[in-house]
Amino acid sequence: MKSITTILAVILTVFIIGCSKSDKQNTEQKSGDDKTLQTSGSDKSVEIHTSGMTCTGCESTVKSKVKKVEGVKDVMADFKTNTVKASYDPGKTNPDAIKEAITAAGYKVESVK
Ligand SMILES: [Cu+2]
Repeated sequence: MKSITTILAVILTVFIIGCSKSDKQNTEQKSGDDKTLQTSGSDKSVEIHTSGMTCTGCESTVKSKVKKVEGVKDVMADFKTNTVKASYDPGKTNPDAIKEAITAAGYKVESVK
């Protein structure tokens, strides 16, 4: 029983350190201008409520995955509200593809607005 507790403690510590590490890197990279979603012309935007994001490291994971979806123009992620906003070209992609990218990144999609 004791060894299980120790293993759990180690896993938890690694997880927390891993998270705060990416947290720091992300703070340094943050430009502060990602408050508004960039759109142009006929771009559409979608607001997706997720669960599982716990720090800014998670935000950047989601952002980089969603940005790789063809047709996605801009992505915003907020771990505090567990919200992901994305603008996209409706001729190239759709909210389902964006949802899939979030799921593939390891986070859960709760609802889409
Ligand atoms: Cu995290």
